[in-house]
Amino acid sequence: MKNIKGLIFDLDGVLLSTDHFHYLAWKKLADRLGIEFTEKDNERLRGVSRMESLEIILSLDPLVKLSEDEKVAVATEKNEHYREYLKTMTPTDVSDEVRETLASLRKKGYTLAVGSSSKNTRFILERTALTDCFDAIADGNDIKNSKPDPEVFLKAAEFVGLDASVCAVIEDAEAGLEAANAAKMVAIAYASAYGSKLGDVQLEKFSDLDRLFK
Ligand code: B16
Ligand code: MG
Repeated sequence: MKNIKGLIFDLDGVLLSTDHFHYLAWKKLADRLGIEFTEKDNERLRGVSRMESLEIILSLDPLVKLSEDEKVAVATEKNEHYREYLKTMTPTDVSDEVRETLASLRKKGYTLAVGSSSKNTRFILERTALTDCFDAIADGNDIKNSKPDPEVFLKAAEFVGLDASVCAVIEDAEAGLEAANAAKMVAIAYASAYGSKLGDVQLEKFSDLDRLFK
């Protein structure tokens, strides 16, 4: 870990629990379409883009067939549900543990960035007063290929002017760990991804980052 200069954080499921809002919003849509969709199914959507998530949900019920235009319309519908949940967020939705750890890492001289597949990243960071905790933000609006493609993490490294070899990624998704591996960055498995074979390091508690990075 000694050579690491930059830490790239996934958003949903790492900095915040917006992953549950994703589930509730997809569930509303799936119910309307008559597709059975469980929290276990939702695990497959972690880190995956909005349109790819929709394809996974549609694959659960081959009887539901949508045209390309209908797919765009229902993905927009899901995003509207999701944004309604996001509007309820405030700075208190970020734990003290996360805020204190980020502040401490920054004080020690680490460069901090966000690397998220979400196109709602900036809205979420603003609502929760997290924007200023980071040196750069790379999100779903900056990329063509979503995780497991490494693009979003490579963008984040580029935005802060660091080589991939000195960056570590903190992720809660298998797709995100795969992306970190493909970017040749240190992959830190946290929360839902804790214990994953794709992780170079297992992170039990967010605050353990402070011990990992001296
Ligand atoms: P949006 P992350 C990802 O964010 C979520 O994990 C994933 O479930 C979601 O489909 C994706 O963002 C796109 O989100 O619909 O808001 O653009 O985990 O990469 O921070
Ligand atoms: Mg995530």
